[in-house]
Amino acid sequence: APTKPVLLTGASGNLGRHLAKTLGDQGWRLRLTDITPFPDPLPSGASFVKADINDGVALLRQAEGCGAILHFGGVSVERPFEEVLGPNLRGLYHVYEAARREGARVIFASSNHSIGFHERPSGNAERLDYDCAFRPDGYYGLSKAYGELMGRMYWDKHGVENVNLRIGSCFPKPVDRRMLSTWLSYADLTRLCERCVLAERAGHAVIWACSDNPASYWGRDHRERIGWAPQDSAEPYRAEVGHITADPITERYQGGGFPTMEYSRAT
Ligand code: 15L
Repeated sequence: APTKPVLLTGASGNLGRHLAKTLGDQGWRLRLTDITPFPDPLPSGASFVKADINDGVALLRQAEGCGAILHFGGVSVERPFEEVLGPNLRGLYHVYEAARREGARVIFASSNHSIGFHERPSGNAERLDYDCAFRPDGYYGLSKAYGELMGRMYWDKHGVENVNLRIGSCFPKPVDRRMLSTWLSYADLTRLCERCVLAERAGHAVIWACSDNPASYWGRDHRERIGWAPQDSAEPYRAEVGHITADPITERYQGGGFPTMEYSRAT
């Protein structure tokens, strides 16, 4: 386990709850926080504080003495700009200011939606690398691109280390054809977060957070730097979900249903 406590924002969300349980079971000293109450039994060694990440002072207090912040809080789906602004932009700033004061590393739950308007590749040769252009597929994806750039800036200016996880689709199992490419198993997520916190050195890192899917859209990233490799694969689900597809716009872009929302381009 890490020598210092780890702060987990968004602890009451789907991924937060899973991380709280699995990292808590391994004896990590976790400080959990969320705007909604923590719905599960508190893991031993964990504490929970109900707070809004719009509240910078509360966040500074929670981060005191922490060596890392797993930032899984904020809006997690496409919403109107005004709803994204507070949690995802201002909240993120508070996370980075707390990390700067503590000398803590930030692990940021970014998303494939920061690049969701890239078209799906037709062959493996065209896989996207970590340094591809941002092509956010909505205000949510835009907030994730901003978060990654904030990490870039805090590393360059203040030496605050950060790992940006471009999470694909982290669910118990894939439910459609797209997820044969984008699925991240819960077990791979836990192992990834472990490495992000425990790795000697992170700098500013960007990682495609999906399982070892043969149909992945994504290629090179900084996984070697932190010593992570996914162990699960979506491929065994092909027979079950490979035929489940949607409209042509949804199927065209990597972001799936997100690019399609409010889409009003003529061609
Ligand atoms: C995300 O960023 C969302 O948080 C999640 O609910 C899924 O929609 C996922 O992306 C995805 O693209 O499948």
